Amino acid sequence: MKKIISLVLILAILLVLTVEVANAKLVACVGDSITYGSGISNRDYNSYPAQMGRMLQKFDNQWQVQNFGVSGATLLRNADKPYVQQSAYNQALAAEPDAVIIKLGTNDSKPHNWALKDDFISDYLFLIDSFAELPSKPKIWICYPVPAFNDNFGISNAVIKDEIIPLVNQIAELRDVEVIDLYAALSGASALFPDGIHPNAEGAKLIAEAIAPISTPDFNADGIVDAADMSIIVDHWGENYPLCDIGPAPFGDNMIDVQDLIVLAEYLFTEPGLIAYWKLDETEGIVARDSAGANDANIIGGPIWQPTGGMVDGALLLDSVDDFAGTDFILNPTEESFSVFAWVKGGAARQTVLSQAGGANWLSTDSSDGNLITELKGTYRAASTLQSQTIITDDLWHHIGFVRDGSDRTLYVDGVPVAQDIQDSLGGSENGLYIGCGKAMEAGTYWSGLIDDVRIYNRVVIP
Ligand SMILES: [Ca+2]
Ligand SMILES: [Ca+2]
Ligand SMILES: [Ca+2]
Repeated sequence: MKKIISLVLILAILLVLTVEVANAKLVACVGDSITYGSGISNRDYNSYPAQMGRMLQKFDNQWQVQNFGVSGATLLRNADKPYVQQSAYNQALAAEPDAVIIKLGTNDSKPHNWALKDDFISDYLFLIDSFAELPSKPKIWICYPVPAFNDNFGISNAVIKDEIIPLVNQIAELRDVEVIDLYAALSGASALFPDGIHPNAEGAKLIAEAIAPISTPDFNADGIVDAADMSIIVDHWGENYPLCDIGPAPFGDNMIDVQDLIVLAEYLFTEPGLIAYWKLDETEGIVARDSAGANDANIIGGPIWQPTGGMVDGALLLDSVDDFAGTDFILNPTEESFSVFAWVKGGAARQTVLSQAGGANWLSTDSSDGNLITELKGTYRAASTLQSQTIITDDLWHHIGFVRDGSDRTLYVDGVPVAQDIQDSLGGSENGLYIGCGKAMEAGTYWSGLIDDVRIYNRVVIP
């Protein structure tokens, strides 16, 4: 078996090597008001496609999700508001998506629409085929409707459950597309559907999570996709193991097989979710290039490049007086998960490695001994700094980091967690970052020593 898997693996990699390097990839969400986000506060941020888009950013920055939902739309082509007669349908086709999520049927359950139920299969196949025939050859997933918790607007839960869902199964077989069971995924969530039909933001999040259960091809969360992640796939070969079900991209098919290896091979040696990365390997000039995103940092105050003096190639030597590097906005600390890491050498008590202008000091040292702390904290009155007892100013190289995981805060020094607690809703800011001085550029907060290899991820990474 192992031999077969290795053979398959090699084949998969060869296949992938013949594929062009991928550009931006689009998921088109086709649906009705539940997809559109009717009744959801801040729809652009909280509709299920918007929330899924943020989840997919952790898979790969290239994936984008677009909402093509139309309130009241039906799957049936002769019902009261056929999706295929809406401009959103033509826009979705024109967008040439790489993946399509179809979630229709709820409005078809209304009695005057369901009178046309004999057309449901043929009309559904028409919709699937119109996407499948696009030059972009998208992978298509079709969804069971979510439950109707009240038979509101004429929508019938009995029709959805007893008639539409079995038909969706037949359609999936006829076209060999994957089904996503949103009916079961949401069946316990009536409290998240204020009118019984439309989810609120939390309900939309459950829909997004049911469609996109995985978050990254870096299964062991060590920052990079490599052989260790591949061996996790091999260990679960032939199983339904959601953690590794990344193929077909991006939502999987409830089975771990060669398709997952193919997707993994596409990401081999990449670092998913790395949204900013300053290697600080420059030898001169006033720009520190961002290797992951588009946020080059401006070097201010005249720190000295150390092309051979870094932990990883070059580094930046700061003078504790007025040297720092400034960037545009990268990340708001209100995000559910993110990670920041840097290598440092030198420094002194009360100095800062990384801060957000006018926000918080993300990585700094305490005022007495030079222990690593973070001032990223909750907005409530008793919220406090997270304090480690690990001195990082002893003139040795240290790899320091802060990881936000849901409600947890963790500080790391040299791969070891040195402080951890629970802290809800960190204070937010949409300002840029300072590398090497405090949030208000106060005297005494400027770093005195070397900083190297500063990385920011939009997900949890365990060093
Ligand atoms: Ca990994
Ligand atoms: Ca799979
Ligand atoms: Ca470097």
